[in-house]
Amino acid sequence: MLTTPTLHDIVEFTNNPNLTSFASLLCLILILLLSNIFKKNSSCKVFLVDFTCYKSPSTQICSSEMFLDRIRHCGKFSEASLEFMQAILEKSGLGQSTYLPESFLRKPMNPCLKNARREAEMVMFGAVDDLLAKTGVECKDIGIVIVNYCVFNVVPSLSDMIVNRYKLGEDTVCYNLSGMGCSAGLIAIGLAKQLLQVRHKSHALVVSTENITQHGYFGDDRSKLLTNCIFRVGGAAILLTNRPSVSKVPKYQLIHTVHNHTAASDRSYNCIFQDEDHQGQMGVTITKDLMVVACKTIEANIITLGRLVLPIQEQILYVTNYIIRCFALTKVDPYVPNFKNTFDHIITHVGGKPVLDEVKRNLDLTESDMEASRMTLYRFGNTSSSSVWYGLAYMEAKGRIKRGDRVWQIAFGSGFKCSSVIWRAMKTVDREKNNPWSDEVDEFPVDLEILESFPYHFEASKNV
Ligand SMILES: *[C@@H]1O[C@H](CO)[C@@H](O)[C@H](O)[C@H]1NC(C)=O
Ligand SMILES: *[C@@H]1O[C@H](CO)[C@@H](O)[C@H](O)[C@H]1NC(C)=O
Ligand SMILES: CC(=O)N[C@H]1CO[C@H](CO)[C@@H](O)[C@@H]1O
Ligand SMILES: CC(=O)N[C@H]1CO[C@H](CO)[C@@H](O)[C@@H]1O
Repeated sequence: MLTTPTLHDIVEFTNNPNLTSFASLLCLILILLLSNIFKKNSSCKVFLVDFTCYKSPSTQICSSEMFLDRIRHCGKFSEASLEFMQAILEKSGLGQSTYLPESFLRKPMNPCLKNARREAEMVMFGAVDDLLAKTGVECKDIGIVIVNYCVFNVVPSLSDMIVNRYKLGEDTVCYNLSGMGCSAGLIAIGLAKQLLQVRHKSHALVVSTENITQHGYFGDDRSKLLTNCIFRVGGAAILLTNRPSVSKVPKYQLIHTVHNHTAASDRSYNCIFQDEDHQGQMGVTITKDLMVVACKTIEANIITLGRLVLPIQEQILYVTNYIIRCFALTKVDPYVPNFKNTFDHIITHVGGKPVLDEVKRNLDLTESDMEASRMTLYRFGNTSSSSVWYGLAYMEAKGRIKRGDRVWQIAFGSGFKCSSVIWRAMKTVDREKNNPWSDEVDEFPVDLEILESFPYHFEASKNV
């Protein structure tokens, strides 16, 4: 039995000093060719029928000015904290029409459980209603429900809320993924894929959302104030199936899912952490380790992905560069594989502006590759795990998705985790009515004047 060699094996193999570089290179090419042939075993196919992103009513639009006015009004922040948040907002890459929860906009603010639940209902049911109307799939055909959200926890769970509202059958398998960070949306896609491979003729409904009603941090610790500023309301519903209807071609075929996490390392585990500050106020701290562990995890993910998708020439270039770097006496730059020829569209989780800048640099992307993600951040803010769906919706609304296009969605978040999902478009997508961008897409891309970046991490304040 011939097993597919891992990159690690190849590297070990080529590191052997007894082999001449030339012989090793020849063997390597042979191994890569063989592994590519053996890799192409097909299992049950999974399709994305359609997806929708929730667009809040325009009454929930919140400009920076309004945001600052509200937080000033609630009287819980010191003048220094207010100034700090104002500075962050100016450089955040967020536009003037992102959405905040109703309860936040009301005077006085009232982030109670009832409001949190209401917010979740509005977003989730809004997206799912649209999706059912758009696809024409009946509730009885849905066999799997997966809901993911980061810090929001209610009993009964949000997936139970969906089962109850749509009166789904008793044999519906339902999961709620919580506390898994911004990459959870794509992890949910991976889970749905595995379930669909064992449960034949079924539809899976995936809902990615986040409640921010009680997400706000009301203390003066700078290391926790950042998330207040860029986090916004959003949610997406996605319908997957292994039984595409004959009459309606699904939008995408799922090609690969790759998930990596590095939570075994303490630095990784602690880099985004929810805890209480010295006054007992709950909030999320981002530590200075974030960028280092993020790069490490994303790299692991991309190497695995590269083995699956890159054409053989790129793989050979990558490995040759690796060998040269091992033998070279002077420092040689690592070869960044060219993913742009492999994918037509790259959509990254928006996080914040520093994250996008870092991703762009590491993958050697152009500003136009980043357009969907930057515009999503500008228009909708950091909507956590659903942001990659707003990005894809942007591409569709722009009419850029053509039949056969390959789309790469990549998300990362606390843990630290990184997930990639690869889709192939089954049809050319025309402009649709229920796309959150439809009625305003011609105004994009907006010119984001070169904003200077802000640091990601702030030392916890001690003087308050
Ligand atoms: C990343 O995840 C894949 C499976 O999805 C695994 O095979 C690979 O070893 C992981 N890479 C690292 C560096 O952990
Ligand atoms: C985006 O929002 C999520 C909410 O779960 C948060 O954990 C994450 O830190 C935010 N991203 C940035 C860059 O702050
Ligand atoms: C992040 C966060 O604070 N989420 C809140 C969402 O709402 C539930 C209850 O409604 C709270 O328990 C969570 O803390
Ligand atoms: C089916 C399932 O996994 N339900 C869980 C969802 O999450 C809540 C907590 O938020 C748990 O109490 C449920 O058991």
